[in-house]
Amino acid sequence: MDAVSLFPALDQRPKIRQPMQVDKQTSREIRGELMTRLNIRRLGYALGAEVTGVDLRQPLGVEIVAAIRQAWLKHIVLCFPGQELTPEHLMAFSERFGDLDDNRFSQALSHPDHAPVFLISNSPVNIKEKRIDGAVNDHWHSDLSFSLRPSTATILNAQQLPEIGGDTMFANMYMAYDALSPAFKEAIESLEAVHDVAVPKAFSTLSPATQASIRQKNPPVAHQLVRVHPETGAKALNVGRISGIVGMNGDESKPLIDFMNRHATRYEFIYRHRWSVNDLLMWDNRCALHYAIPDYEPTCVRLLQRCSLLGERSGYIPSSSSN
Ligand SMILES: O=C(O)CCC(=O)C(=O)O
Ligand SMILES: [Fe+2]
Repeated sequence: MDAVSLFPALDQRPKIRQPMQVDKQTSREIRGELMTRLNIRRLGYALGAEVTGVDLRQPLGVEIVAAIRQAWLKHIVLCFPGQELTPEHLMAFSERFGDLDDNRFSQALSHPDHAPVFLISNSPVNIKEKRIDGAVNDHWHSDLSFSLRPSTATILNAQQLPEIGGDTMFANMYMAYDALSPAFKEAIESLEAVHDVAVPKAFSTLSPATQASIRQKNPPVAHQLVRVHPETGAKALNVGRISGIVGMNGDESKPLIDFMNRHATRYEFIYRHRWSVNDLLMWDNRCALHYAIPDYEPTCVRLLQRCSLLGERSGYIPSSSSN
């Protein structure tokens, strides 16, 4: 059964944008091609689907790209298993879906030859003589939420994994919003939350100089707490790395933020992905949070390559007195 019919509130979502119009002949060909090439299987009740039958190293036609986009908007997290990709393949696939982030503000983790490719590793690795530090993202967040162009998609491809552990969890922010009471929805409708790169505990473990440099490049940014997804038109909670609510003092905002982050990540809104080498995951940051669980032998290497796509400009840098 389909998630949409099981979850009435989601039924009321406006229909997602349809793939581009094509003539009848081409349309028959596309249907035939898609039936044999794109197989989609749901992985979780809340979100997540596996897509097989497509080789992401090959150039993809506009119809396949449109079909992937439609599946991505519907299922929020897509897993394409068995994709052994070079950084060039990863970039070529990713840029079919939007503008690549060139990681200008965080080059330390970029591939030495390909700035838009980030290397996510639990411990330092050397790639072509560049040392890439380890980074563990064990906090609920949506990528680049602390920027003026928060990420639309993140595309992550597993290269080396611990034998056991190291899953990534995803939470559906449409469901989190829909499950709130009408009175609470009304109360938060026009609030703005301050997204802050310094919120995760790991930030405080960085050296003061590194903290200052990251802070200077990434000042806190205010965004709507309830965001309307620009492609589906549905409302989603925009929480995660939040340090305040514009116009509220800390005594007021902290309990609210704690409640919303707890609520947004209830078990029933979550899909937990158990990785296999060469999985490629593509998720929608506009309606999902994610969390990388560091439950594996510290001596094992967990290495993934990643591209992320820049979203439309949104939000603003609040003056420090406004929260
Ligand atoms: O390591 C992971 O599974 C996810 C890392 C992460 O937060 C990201 O790539 O945005
Ligand atoms: Fe992330």
